[in-house]
Amino acid sequence: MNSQDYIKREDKYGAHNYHPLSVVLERGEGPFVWDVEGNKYYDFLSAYSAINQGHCHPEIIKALTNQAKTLTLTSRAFYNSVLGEYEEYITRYFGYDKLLPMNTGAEADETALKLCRKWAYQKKGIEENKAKIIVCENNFHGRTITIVSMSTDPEARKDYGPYTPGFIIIPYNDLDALEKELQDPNVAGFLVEPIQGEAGVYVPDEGYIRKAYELCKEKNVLFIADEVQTGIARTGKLLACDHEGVRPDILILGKALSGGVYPVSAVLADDDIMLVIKPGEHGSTFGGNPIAGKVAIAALEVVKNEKLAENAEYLGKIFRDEFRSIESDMIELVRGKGLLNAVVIRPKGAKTAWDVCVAMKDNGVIAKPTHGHIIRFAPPLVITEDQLREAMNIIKD
Ligand code: IF1
Repeated sequence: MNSQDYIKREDKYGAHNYHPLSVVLERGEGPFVWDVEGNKYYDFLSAYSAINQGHCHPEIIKALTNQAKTLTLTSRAFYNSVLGEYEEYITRYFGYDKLLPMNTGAEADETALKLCRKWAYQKKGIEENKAKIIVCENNFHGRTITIVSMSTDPEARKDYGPYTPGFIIIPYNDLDALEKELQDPNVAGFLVEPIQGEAGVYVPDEGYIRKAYELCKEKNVLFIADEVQTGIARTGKLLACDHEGVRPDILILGKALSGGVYPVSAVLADDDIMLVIKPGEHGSTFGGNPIAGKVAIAALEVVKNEKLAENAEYLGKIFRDEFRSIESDMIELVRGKGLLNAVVIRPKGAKTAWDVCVAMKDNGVIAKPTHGHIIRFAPPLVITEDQLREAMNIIKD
């Protein structure tokens, strides 16, 4: 079978909820992936920043396979020998009292919304069913009906109504808008991405996250950071909030929390927030399973031991400088932090960002456009400077 055969088979038997680039990947190692014809590529998407530790990192795979041979799932009806170890490890690692373990990013965002609302009724004293949560335009927090109820992207929400009420939408990177909405005593939380990934790697002004946090604290409103995409060293710090010294009241993690090896997400908070959820009030069949625990510990060890945040910080600067030096009227601007970057493409005749991605693929770099004219560049954080420069030369060509 060749790539077209694989593509035709998926088209026939699979739902059409994606339109992938025409490349069929078969193997991955570090920053590289190979397709079914044996062509080698630099992976500049990293599964939307889930593969920060590189494809099939041996330490994480070892943790996965060892636990998979021992005990995969007990459900939370019983204790298991791994969950407590993982809870202690991750709460110390990020500096919170407690972990609520889930599987996907969307589940972690939903968990954070439930925690925020329950805290509002039981601790802040907001009247039942009156709690409101502020979110930003062009947000992306997942694909459930409640999450798309907060979305401003017609593609993400059209024909999925009726929508969940209780959300206030404000412009991103706009402190006046936030301050205005915070006057409402029924506001319980502010859910925000420190950098908006899907929107096209929108980096807010210096100080936005810090000031937004302070405005929330003045009004006893929970500051909830969705670091599913920006966390785990991607932006050059362990968390994007670390760039501004902000400690979110509720921290949401996913994707690279497992190095892309297994669905693992997490909600971290201190006792006064986390303990409003009592036994039986929230849960998940796979949440906190032994494989997830061992894999997440191994993935976080790699981040620390291989200094991935420092590497992302250092190489990100090189990426943006190099890209800005490219003479091309198709490059409108380059923006990002660490190794989460995006290039805004100015169409040239009929050529668009998609054509650029196809041309890059034909030359050994795979990336994908978001919202038509923006290309996200997010290689695994294990990429070396030489490899980055080689990939940059391919992109320039
Ligand atoms: C798709 C991009 C989209 C996320 C943030 C929560 C989630 C995500 C900040 C939900 C997931 C993924 C989903 C995937 C494409 C990708 C993505 F932003 F990364 F590019 F869609 F916007 N918070 N982002 O970025 O996590 O439930 O997927 O584990 O849905 O096409 P999930």
